[in-house]
Amino acid sequence: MIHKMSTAKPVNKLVSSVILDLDGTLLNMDGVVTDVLKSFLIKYGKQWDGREALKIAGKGPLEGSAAVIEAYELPCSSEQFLKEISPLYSDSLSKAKPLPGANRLINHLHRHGIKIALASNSSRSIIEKKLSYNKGWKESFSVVIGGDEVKAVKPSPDMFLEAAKWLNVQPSNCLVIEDSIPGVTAGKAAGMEVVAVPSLPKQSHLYTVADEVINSLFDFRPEQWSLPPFEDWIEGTLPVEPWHIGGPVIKGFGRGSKVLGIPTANLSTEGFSNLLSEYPSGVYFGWAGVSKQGIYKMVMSIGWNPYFNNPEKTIEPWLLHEFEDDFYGEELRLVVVGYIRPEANFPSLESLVAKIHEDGRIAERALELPVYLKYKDDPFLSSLFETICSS
Ligand code: ADP
Ligand code: RBF
Ligand code: MG
Repeated sequence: MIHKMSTAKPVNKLVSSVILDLDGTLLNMDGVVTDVLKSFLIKYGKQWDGREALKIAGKGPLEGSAAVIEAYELPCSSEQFLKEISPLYSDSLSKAKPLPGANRLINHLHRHGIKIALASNSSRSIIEKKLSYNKGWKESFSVVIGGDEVKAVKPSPDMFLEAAKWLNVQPSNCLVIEDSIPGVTAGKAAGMEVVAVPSLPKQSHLYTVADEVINSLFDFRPEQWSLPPFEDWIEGTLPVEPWHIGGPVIKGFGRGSKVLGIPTANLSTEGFSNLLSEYPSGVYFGWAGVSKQGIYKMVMSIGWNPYFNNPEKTIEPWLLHEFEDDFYGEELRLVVVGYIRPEANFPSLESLVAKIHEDGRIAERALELPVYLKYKDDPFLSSLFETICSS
């Protein structure tokens, strides 16, 4: 039994306005918060181990600080901590990049005249600063509400109710998109529809109160909320801003993928773990170049492969071509051009394998489309084969 993707789901609710969260929903704050915490904790002779990330997510600045102080037994008050960390944080905000799909979502809603509000626990001034680094964002929001502009921050519903008032819509006609549990709680408490996009991996089971949990903004389907559908999906694929990745092929986890009939090349995750963390897990496709071999169509998974429960986010391209031999150690370069689906768990190995083959067929067909075909000539790939010649 294969999980059917969202083909003909009924419309959930009549939504007329959307309220977006900022950190973790539109902006990738990973590098930012942790870099600041790292450099700060060193001052106290402590080392950031990342475990508190769970506790900071979606909290107000004051509570977030309290969680860090407690966890690392820092000899200071929340207020003191905040005062010291604020300038560091403020300076690093320019490093916060939009999450994949964020610009697309904002532009889409704005272009279709859907009113959007922004509700963030951050202070108004911090929000303004974050918005200023992202072209077109500020102008797209009808309302912006900061944590210092309401009595209580999320998980209180105050912000969302305030946003609805400004938008002049009933809370039940608002859709909240949120990454954190306090944010989801706040949205439901406000009587709104809530789509959760957990920014921490493997946490979706904690978001049971949300009306829907999606893996990334790529998987948001506006039509399920009676909003205008995205128009950029083409033959079951979503074009993405092309990106490059490459390195030697290494032996993987020895799960016998060849035995299953799907040889996949494991790329070392060393050296580009940062890049990998920027992309939502899921199935992507594009073009692959292998040194001494050629350029081929490719479909791949990025993620933890829930069926095998990998401890690490991995990248596993399947080159859609029959090779005579292995190419361990060869340089493999990928130009990723499109997205197909989120990674999923499967009730049986056969159903997983069948799904991967379906992905392969989708990629195979899509790569003939001009939007994708043109990247076969990407210099990143052709430079693998260039021989030095004198003219
Ligand atoms: P694992 O232990 O990771 O399951 P495999 O037995 O699946 O390893 O071997 C994967 C290797 O197969 C890759 O390193 C690559 O050299 C080779 N390979 C052969 N054909 C393909 C293909 N079509 N796509 C990707 N890799 C392939
Ligand atoms: N593993 C999963 O657990 N869930 C998935 O949805 C999934 N999708 C994949 C899609 C593609 C195109 C490829 C190449 C692999 C995928 N995998 C997935 C990883 C798969 O479990 C792994 O490659 C096995 O080694 C396949 O035999
Ligand atoms: Mg493998």
